Amino acid sequence: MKKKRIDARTITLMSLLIALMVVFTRFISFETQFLRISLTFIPESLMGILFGPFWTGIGSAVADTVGMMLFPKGPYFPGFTLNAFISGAIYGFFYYKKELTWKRVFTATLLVTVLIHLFLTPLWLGLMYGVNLSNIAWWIPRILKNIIFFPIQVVATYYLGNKVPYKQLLNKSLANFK
Ligand code: FOL
Repeated sequence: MKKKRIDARTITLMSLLIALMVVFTRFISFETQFLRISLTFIPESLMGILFGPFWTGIGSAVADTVGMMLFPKGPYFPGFTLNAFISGAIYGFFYYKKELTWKRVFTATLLVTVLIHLFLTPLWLGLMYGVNLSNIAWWIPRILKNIIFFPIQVVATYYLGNKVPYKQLLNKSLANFK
């Protein structure tokens, strides 16, 4: 098997997706001190499909760090960089060079939802802001957000992986360089 070379084209596409992640996280999102709702999973999943777990983990962590440096919202906390790396790696692991079936998209989304959104993020917010995590009232908006968001993310990712002719788009734009 030919090893994938990191060329200028890869770097350019990765940079574009990282920029989209920054925009989706910092600008086109709803955020309170304790809850953020964003569509960052779209460029992140696309990166997972195209570049695999390692590069998507790195790209997501870079997007978090650069995004916080350029447009800080609250104090920088490294736990969220770890979240970005893990979620990117999960999308890459499930989506790279694989057919995006309903089951596959459902499983990846469930894993990110439970591990990142319902376990690690509450842990980091608890450490950062001294939230009492045994307070059920604190969990209600987070749980509601995830129940509502889960099917939206599954359907959007399935569509992204199966209906968007990004391969043709890619080939076409690549052809322009020749
Ligand atoms: N530190 C770093 N490194 N990155 C950040 O983005 C960051 N953000 C805050 C503070 N320190 C940071 C601001 N506070 C969520 C809520 C508040 C918040 C950070 C994250 C949150 O609910 N995140 C969810 C959803 C993310 C999404 O949908 O994009 C999560 O599960 O990570």
